[in-house]
Amino acid sequence: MKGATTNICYNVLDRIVHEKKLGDKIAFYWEGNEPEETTQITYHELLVQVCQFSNVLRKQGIRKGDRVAIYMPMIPKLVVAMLACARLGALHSIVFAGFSAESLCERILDASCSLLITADAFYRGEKLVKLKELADEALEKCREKGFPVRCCIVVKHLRRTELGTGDSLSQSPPIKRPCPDVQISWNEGVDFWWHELIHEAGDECEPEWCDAEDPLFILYTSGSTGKPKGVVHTVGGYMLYVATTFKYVFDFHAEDVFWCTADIGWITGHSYVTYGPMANGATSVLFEGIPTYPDVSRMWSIVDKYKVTKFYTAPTAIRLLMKFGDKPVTKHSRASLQVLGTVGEPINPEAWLWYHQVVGAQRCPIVDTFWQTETGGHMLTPLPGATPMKPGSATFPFFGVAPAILNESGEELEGEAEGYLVFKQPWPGIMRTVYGNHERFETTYFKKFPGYYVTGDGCRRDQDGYYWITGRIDDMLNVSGHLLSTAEVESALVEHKAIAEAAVVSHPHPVKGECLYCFVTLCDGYTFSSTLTEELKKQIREKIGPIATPDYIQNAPGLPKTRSGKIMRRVLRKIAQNDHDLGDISTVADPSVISQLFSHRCLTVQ
Ligand code: 7RM
Repeated sequence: MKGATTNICYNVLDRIVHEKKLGDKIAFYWEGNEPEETTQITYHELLVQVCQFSNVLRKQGIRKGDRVAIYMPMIPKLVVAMLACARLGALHSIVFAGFSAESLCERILDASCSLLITADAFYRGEKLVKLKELADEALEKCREKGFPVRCCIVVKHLRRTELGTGDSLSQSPPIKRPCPDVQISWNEGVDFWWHELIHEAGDECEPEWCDAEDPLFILYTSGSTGKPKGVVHTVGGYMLYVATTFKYVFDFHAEDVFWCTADIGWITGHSYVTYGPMANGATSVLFEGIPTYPDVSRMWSIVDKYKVTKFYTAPTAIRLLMKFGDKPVTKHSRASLQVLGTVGEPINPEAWLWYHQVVGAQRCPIVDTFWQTETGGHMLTPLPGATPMKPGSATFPFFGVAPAILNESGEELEGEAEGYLVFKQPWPGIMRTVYGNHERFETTYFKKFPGYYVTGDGCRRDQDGYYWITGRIDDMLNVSGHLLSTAEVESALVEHKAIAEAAVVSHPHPVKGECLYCFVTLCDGYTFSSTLTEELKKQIREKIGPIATPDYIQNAPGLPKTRSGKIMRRVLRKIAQNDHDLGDISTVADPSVISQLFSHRCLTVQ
């Protein structure tokens, strides 16, 4: 209705507490990196914390439409921070805490965020991540580029036991592992401790009433040009879409304990850790750690500990755990499990069968959910118990979703077919724009086939009408369920003084699904060595983040190019795989580079 107003924070908290009377229901069981570190938070407690923190943000000058960057570990205060932004109608821009300082800086600048929320440090498995240090580096870079961020709010997380009992997290027993004295530098007038600001804040805060089409958040996703796109979702449509898909795709019931293992820094975490479950008043698990720490049965021990009923993870995690055999799974009961889900990349039938037979003991339907940052929520998915499954197929469209498969000329293909996956009509959760660049939104998704939303994925429809995603058909690759563009990795490589040109292709990997295989042409006067490849890997980690670390870097004195100078990645992919069946290479300007590259292939993982 035109002129009607709403607020998503109100809907996932105030409404659940006051109308649904679920204030005492647990919103999140928090499980820290160490199995002994646990706490829980009810809907009512969350509402109070969110109101307090909204008041803090308001006092710092945050108003409707402002952008707030969030760079935090998987802790309840991350949920508090994002919901406080939503309460004020400010856009949160969450940057995954595995991203580098440079990536954080780029995202802060792109959306001109006026405030950053971060934490001192945290552990992921054995690894200590000094988050404040990275945040400082990012803010320093922002200052150098003429954009000083005026306020940085820091959660004392790693050293939280110093805070005494006033903090809900400190109710958990002290951390067992020795807590290093992470030296934090402090910028007076810019840095503020979360716990100090919250101290003075009132615990009531009127939400900012929003139009359904007001922006809710920005989340960056890799773009094929190399520069990440700020995907913008809006309040009304996104709220409706994640609430509905959560309810039907996971067959939600009030007594469920839901566990989505994704980090909130990705869209899966936004939609199915925070907004979707909370809109339904669900109880969820919020997990800070990783599947292999302290051992490879961690996931199943958490499932038993909280009696998880619905479990949602990525194929890469399944493939990783599969390697260790059935025992770490079967030694735990898993009797509570009812529905299993996957997301992020195509799941190979072998991993699907292991998930179904071993993890789910053949009792639990698997929902293979295909969707994107851009779609807000599930697009192709089975409904558990209702849709007959086929291992590896995301099956059929969700309610109101109209997929089509097009050929290169843009014609819709009927029946059994393979081609471009597109959607013929909009759905409530569709992104509304690329932040600050509406033209890029139009060209990326709507230009190639006018009248359709183009996913960038290839897809096959079988004789029974089932959809099978075949993978990206643009210059994107999917490493452990995370999209990267070849262009962004290439530009990180050529920024190194020794590199004249770089070409990056996707290469199959048994656990990650795909990995990066890089060809680099050196500048005159440099030699290829393991020191150089280590430097290049470090550079990529610093520019993009650890997820973009290449598995292979090969010296390429020349690259196969067309006469017009386009690098032929199709040929490079074959070289990486030592596949001599190159197809048509008549357009290669200098065929001799191909045999040269075959003879210099990387034979080992670096
Ligand atoms: C939710 C998410 C989107 C890309 C997408 C696909 C791939 C995701 C599946 C899948 C096959 C699936 N957002 N993808 N889910 N491929 N089956 N069930 O992952 O923006 O980070 O990635 O991921 O290529 O276009 S995302």
